[in-house]
Amino acid sequence: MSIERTLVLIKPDGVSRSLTGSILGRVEAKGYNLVDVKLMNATRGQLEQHYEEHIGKPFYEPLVEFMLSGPIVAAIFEGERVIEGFRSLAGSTEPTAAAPGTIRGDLGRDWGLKVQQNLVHGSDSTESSEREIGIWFS
Ligand code: DAT
Ligand code: MG
Repeated sequence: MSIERTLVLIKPDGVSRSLTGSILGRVEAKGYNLVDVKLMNATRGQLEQHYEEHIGKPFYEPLVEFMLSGPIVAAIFEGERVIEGFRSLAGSTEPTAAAPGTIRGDLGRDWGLKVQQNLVHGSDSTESSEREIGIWFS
């Protein structure tokens, strides 16, 4: 058994809709431990590193602009298989299609063409989580 860490971001829509406590509470209620958390404003440089796999895609610039549009919350959660567990809790990328019971499915919806307004980010692998924790908690 191995204890993992994952990087969770509550995006500007989650913070501005006052869902920070509900979202963190869902992750804690599943049993994961909060290791660190902070409210902050992302920089363009941090977002370029964080979303480097999406550079050049049509949604990249709007995604970065959205992430710069207001404060975000960065958090580290820890537990066995927390990377997979948080992704499952978050639900699929498009909030309209995300399953009920998930963060995106219960709390998100489509707002125009803005798929990026899907409340949360969670690391997708151990390599990503190490890299992303370094970007937001260095
Ligand atoms: P996820 O956040 O579920 O890991 P991802 O890594 O593929 O999804 O994409 C990162 C973010 O980019 C995602 O949360 C929202 C945005 N995004 C992805 N695909 C998109 C698309 N087709 N149109 C607009 N935004 C998109
Ligand atoms: Mg992703």
